[in-house]
This record gives sequence, C-alpha cells and structure tokens, in this order.
Amino acid sequence: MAPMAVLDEVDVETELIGVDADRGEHRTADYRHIHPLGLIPTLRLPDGRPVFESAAIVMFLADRFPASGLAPATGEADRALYNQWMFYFADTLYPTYNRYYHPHQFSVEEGDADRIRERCGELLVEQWKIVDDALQGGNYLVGDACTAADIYMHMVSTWDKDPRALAARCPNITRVAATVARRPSVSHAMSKHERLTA
Ligand SMILES: N[C@@H](CCC(=O)N[C@@H](CS)C(=O)NCC(=O)O)C(=O)O
Repeated sequence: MAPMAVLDEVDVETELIGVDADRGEHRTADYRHIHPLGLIPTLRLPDGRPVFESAAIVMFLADRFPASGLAPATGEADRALYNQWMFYFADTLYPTYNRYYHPHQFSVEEGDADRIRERCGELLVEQWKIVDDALQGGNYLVGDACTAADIYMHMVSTWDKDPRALAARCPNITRVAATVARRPSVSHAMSKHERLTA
C-alpha cells in the first residue's frame, strides 16, 4: 500500500501488475526471478532491474522525485530522523507483525507459536508507544510536512488486529494516521489495495 501511495504522490507513469497470492502466482519461477523470496511488492526500474523491499522502494521513489517533498534531503539532520523512522517501521514493527501473524514460521517446537504470538503482542504495544510519544505535539514524524515515513507508518498501523485498542493507547498515531489517510494518494492506494486483496 505505501509504495502504491508514493507512486501516486510522485506522479510517475507506471503499470500496476497484480500478483494473485491466493493462486500462488508469487511463488512461480517467473515471479521469483524478480523477487527471490516470492514476496510482494517489486518495482521494476526503467532499465528493467527489479527492486524489492517496500521501504527501499518508497525511499527510492521519494528521493528520485524530490519535488514530492516526501523525503528530507540526504545529509540534512531531518534526514537522519526520517531514516530512523523508515527503518524502525520496516525493521522493528514490520517483523513483529510478521511474527505475530505467522508465529509458526518462527517456531521450532510445536507450542512455541502461541508464546511467540503472545510476546509479539506485548512488543507491539511497546514499539507503538515509542512512536506515539515521538508524535506528541507534532503533526508529522519529521518536521512540519508529511514524508514517506508518515505514509509507511500509516500502512503499518492498519495491520493491527485491534485498531480500537491501538487508537485508545496511541492517540497521536491515530491523529497523524488520520491526516495521512486523507491524502488522495493514500486513500486511492487503500481502495486499490482492498480491491486487489478482496
Ligand atoms: N520486507 C518485505 C515483506 C514483503 C511481504 O511480506 N509481503 C507480503 C504481502 S504484504 C507477501 O508477499 N506475502 C505473501 C506470502 O508471504 O506468501 C517488504 O517490505 O517488501
């Protein structure tokens, strides 16, 4: 969803090709040729090379189209914080959700899965609280304008199994995510995503 929203923000001509995971299209040799893990999404560059990892795709697009204002310039102090949040969502919260929703993939012993899921539920509370505290009194994660990190945060926040509880615990995230959700790019991506995953 975040790469789709950022593609819309940068207003570049692209072709969106759906991959039907329910029919296993992401596991085919053809698709693994562009994404060796068989995961979605992949961006194909104009020169034909594929790029995978949603955060890498989002960061590339925001840098490639600086007029979008979605990324602080490289080397600026704000850039360090932008990088921090992008990596935090991609490398901390995202893996915790993966373990929460797919504990069997991370278990050796039968019975570990329930404990992994329970522990990841606790970690999600702790990990979101850090974001909520950082957003206290601020409109966005970095500076006064929306960046790709806010769009990525919004995406990850939609994954919670109990959105009401997350909203009650994290009012600042809820406020900022609601602002981000009103961006036309994000609302289009959400509805496209719903259609693709329906
Ligand atoms: N770290 C990767 C994770 C990609 C990922 O897990 N994609 C999910 C869809 S959002 C997927 O392809 N799931 C299919 C599967 O695991 O079989 C990224 O951010 O791009």
